[in-house]
Amino acid sequence: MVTKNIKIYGYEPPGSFSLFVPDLNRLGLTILGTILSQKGYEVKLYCQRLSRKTKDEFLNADYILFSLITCTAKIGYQFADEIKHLAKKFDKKTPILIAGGIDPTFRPEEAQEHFDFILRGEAEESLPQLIQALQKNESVDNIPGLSYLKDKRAVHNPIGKPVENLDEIPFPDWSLMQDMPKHGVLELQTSRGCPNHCKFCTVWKMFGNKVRYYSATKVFDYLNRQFSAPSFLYSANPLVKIWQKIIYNYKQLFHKTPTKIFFCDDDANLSPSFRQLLEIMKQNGWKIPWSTQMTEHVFKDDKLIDLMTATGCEMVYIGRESLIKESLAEANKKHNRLAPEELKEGIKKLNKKGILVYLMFVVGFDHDTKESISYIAQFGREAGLSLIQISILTPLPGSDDFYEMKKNNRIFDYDWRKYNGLYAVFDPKNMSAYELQKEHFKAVWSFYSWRNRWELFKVLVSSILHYRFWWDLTKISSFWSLKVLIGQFLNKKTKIWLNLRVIKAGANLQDRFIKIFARRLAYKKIREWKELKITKDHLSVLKKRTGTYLTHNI
Ligand code: B12
Ligand code: SF4
Repeated sequence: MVTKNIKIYGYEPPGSFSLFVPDLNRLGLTILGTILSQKGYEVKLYCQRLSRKTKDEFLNADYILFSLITCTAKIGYQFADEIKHLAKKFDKKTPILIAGGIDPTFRPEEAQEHFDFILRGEAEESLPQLIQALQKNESVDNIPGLSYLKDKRAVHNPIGKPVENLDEIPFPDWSLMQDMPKHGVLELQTSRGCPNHCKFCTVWKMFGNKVRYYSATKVFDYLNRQFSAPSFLYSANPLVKIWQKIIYNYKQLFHKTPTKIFFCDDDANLSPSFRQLLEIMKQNGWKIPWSTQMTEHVFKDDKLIDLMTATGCEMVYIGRESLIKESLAEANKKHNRLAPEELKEGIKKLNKKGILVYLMFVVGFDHDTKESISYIAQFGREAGLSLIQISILTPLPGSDDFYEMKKNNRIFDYDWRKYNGLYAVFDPKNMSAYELQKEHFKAVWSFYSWRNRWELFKVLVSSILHYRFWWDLTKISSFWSLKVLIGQFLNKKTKIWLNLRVIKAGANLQDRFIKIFARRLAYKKIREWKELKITKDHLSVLKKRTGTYLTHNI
């Protein structure tokens, strides 16, 4: 089939607003774009707020792909409607609009009002099939996971089997992303799916309980390509080449090219392929800052901790959710149940190895009280955490919580923009929604505020006085000079090794000040969030609901 000159544009709307979220993407749209581009289609992807000019450019596309989660769905709908409007206005052919991702998967009906086709579930196989069928004017009746209108009637085809062996799926080609934020983080996955059944979560509903893997060698091969110096960029003139290398190293140091890895796995420590990858990294002398999500099992897994330290792990994200046993049981969270004191021990153990722990909590469970919410911030401080995420329990469409709360009439706000963990959208049990909102805010504020300036001052002074600060600084300058001076005489493996040393020393230096950076950022964001119109409107609605406690038993 001829695929040349068929233009496919993709859009993943940026986050609605989040206190804790870095500017990262999900992998899906870029993977799908990579598959389509390998098939010969002309692919361009976007993920930021779009300028007028770029929006107009989308009118040149034959197909537009929208990748949506719940809190970004509305931005996707608005843009799709705008495209239709613009096409009419300029008398152009409207591109075919296709949406997918976790939100349209569980709420295709609403999405159907804005897009021509919805593809539910994983779409590595179904999307190319759909585009091919449309190109050839063939029937789409058998495309797995397709939701569409047939004779004005909504049809929802059953979702197909997801790709079993992830090695068949390419890694994302980020160069397709036209407006990629310069955060220097390379994202990839070694596994998909989760064996657990947490009630607030949609991951196991979307990707299944059976975990699937990429093989470790394939992942390592990809990393090798990403972190080698891009020699093809360099001029043949040796003087120009040296200058170009200085610029490249500068960019690398300041995150203009990948300097860290984020593994988007849901429980990386449970993935044998991930462990194998770390072993391969270690054998090859790889030490690069990386982070991922893990379960609390990591605290007891000394072998894994050694591998993590050897390969440069800088942070693990752990979905602890609650410090109350009853709330964990209510959420069907069967793991991550260490007693608070044991948890503190575990955190200390990783901190000693230079690994930070980012604990993620959820508030608003039926067993939560005002005291239990404020205890989270206190616990965070006692455990010496630099970062903490506290989200308000949100009934995400597709999760067990969503169906249960909906059935029990507990959800009072279906403004999907607010489904980002920052707004109380349901009636909690032991307090009003307004109180939950307030207690959440208080907890976040008390953890991140500058109240403890003295403590931060101490962090700053002790960081600078610490010998490691000067040691890392020396390491950066010596490795860097080595790279610049003799870089071109080294083989590829040694070049990568030197690159990684510079990156790691730079990251260590940055980590010394992370407490200060993180607090400054969170403080700024919390203030911004308070000033948003959506927040002000939400608070005034909640105030009127004061006293609306959950009265019925569940
Ligand atoms: C990495 C990640 C992040 C990153 C970046 C996310 C981002 N830019 O949105 C960070 C840490 C920043 C983050 C933040 C948040 N996240 Co998050 N995150 C993830 C995580 C762990 C991995 C995402 C990923 O790459 N998945 C793997 C790829 C392959 O899957 P995918 O992108 O969904 O793509 C597949 C399909 O969806 C489909 N598809 C996707 N796009 C398209 C487009 C078309 C046209 C088609 C046909 C198909 C299709 O095909 C793809 C390939 O099979 C997921 C959990 C998970 N396992 O997915 C949660 C997840 C996406 N996050 C979630 C949430 C709630 C959040 C936050 C609100 C959390 C918070 N309290 O702050 C914020 C919101 C961010 C925002 N955009 O506003 C939820 C979303 C649920 C929902 N219904 O909305 C998830 C599913 C986790 C969960 N607990 O349920 N997150
Ligand atoms: S919250 Fe984490 S452990 Fe629980 S089902 Fe979701 S991905 Fe799995």
